[in-house]
Amino acid sequence: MKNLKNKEKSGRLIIVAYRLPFKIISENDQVQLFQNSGGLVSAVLSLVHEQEGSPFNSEEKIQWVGFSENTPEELEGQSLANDSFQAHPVFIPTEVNENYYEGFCNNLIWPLCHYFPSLAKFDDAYFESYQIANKLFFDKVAEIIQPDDVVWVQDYQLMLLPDMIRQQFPQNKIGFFFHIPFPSFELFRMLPVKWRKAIIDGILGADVVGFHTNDYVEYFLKAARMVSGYGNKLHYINMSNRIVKVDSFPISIDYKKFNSAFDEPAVKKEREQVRASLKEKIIFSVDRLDYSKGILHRLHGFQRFLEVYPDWHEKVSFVMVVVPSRDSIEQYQQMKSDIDQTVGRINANFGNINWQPIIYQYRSMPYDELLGMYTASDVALITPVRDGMNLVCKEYVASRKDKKGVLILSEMAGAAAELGEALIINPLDDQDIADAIKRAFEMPEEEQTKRMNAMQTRIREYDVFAWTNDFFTQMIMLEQEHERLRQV
Ligand code: GDG
Repeated sequence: MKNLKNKEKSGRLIIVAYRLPFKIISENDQVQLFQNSGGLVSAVLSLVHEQEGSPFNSEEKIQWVGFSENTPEELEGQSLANDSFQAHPVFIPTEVNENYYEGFCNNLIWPLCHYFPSLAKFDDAYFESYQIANKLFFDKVAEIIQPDDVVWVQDYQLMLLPDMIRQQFPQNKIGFFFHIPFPSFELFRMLPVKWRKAIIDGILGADVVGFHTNDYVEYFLKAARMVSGYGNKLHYINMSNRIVKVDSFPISIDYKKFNSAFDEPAVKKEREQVRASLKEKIIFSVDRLDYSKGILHRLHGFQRFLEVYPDWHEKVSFVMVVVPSRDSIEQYQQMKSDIDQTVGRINANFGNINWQPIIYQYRSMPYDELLGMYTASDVALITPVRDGMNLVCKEYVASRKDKKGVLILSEMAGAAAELGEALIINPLDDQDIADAIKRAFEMPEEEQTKRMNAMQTRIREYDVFAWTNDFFTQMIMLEQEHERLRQV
């Protein structure tokens, strides 16, 4: 952290993300913020307020700009703060948000970036609303920004924002992080020329642009070259009056929190209950309902396992949790119905009075229950057909203080680049999944421990706190490089 220290110039940290990570409750003229316990929230809290040598003014609250569906409009402009954060809700009119968030973000950018171009919908009204919404976020930033503030913009909902800030506030440092896969140029070029250019130029308004993996970095650099003619030297793009650094920063988790959860009484209780009520081998998966998560492929792989390895019948329980998401959209309803049918078919074909192969739940799980499942399962079966990173696999590994359990992980998840000791599978290949399940069940404990140890060391050393430090270290180093160039 030493090279982050820069006391004389320390300003505030402004995070801009689509959603505010707070529940805002207003009662009897009192407004209260309840913050979510997500990784990004704890990481920035620790960076600004708990670490010695923080690059930010630790006496100042972290400023968070984001959309809040549930914030009453009469609170607009009021100070919404707790001890550590100051929230700045952005109000987006419903019609704009439909075309912006449901439309441009979820009907176009999401499928394109997850290699489902056939699901991508193109509509001029989507892009118009995308511009309008990015401008609404900009207006909020413009209201609060001070000269030494550093702005950190998050994700694909806000790709135009870095350049909007750069144009108006050229002296402020801006970071941008992209949480989903940046696609190969052949997919990116499916966007109309004007939109592609706006996106590349918008993102390049930042000083440091981060992705999860080197592949995404390479794809972005190629897009920047093809679309706007920006070449790069070792991931530095020279923009005539400034330099942009594009690099990979694989997001991580709060390792200690997940590792120590193993011994929490509530988690232990859940674990014991799960082990007592299920068969001798337990497979677990949990994800949001989304076509990128490969839920149907996972079921086909499991079905193949039951077909080709009948010795395992009645000895395995597959607990599959699907968290409701976007289920007002027709495509998602169809997917949900396909999943329901496939689970029903597998259970009907293979199950009997003593055994239900798949225990399927369509709901969100409370934290203790989730950790109970992680720590009770012999196998975590994680099979996205495309995933920016995938945090569930890192949480599973971190939670295994007993160093038991096997991670089966899709090669299409960003996390596969870091977790080579998992059993890496192709999620489209049923036989590959089936064989990996058998191999996991037969893996000696010694080998499980060896693999877990290697993966745990990596996640422990590069946890979510290291991730934020790494990002801001790059920002400071870039500033020093600018300084050096100015003096040459
Ligand atoms: C995007 C990218 C990238 C899930 N179900 C429950 C629950 N969860 C928690 C998990 C985990 C998180 O939600 C899911 O994280 P992922 O990374 O798997 O997925 P996305 O939401 O798609 O996130 C992804 C991520 O951004 C970060 O950059 O890794 O690739 O798509 O933390 O634990 N938590 C609880 N109950 C549930 O039922 N308590």
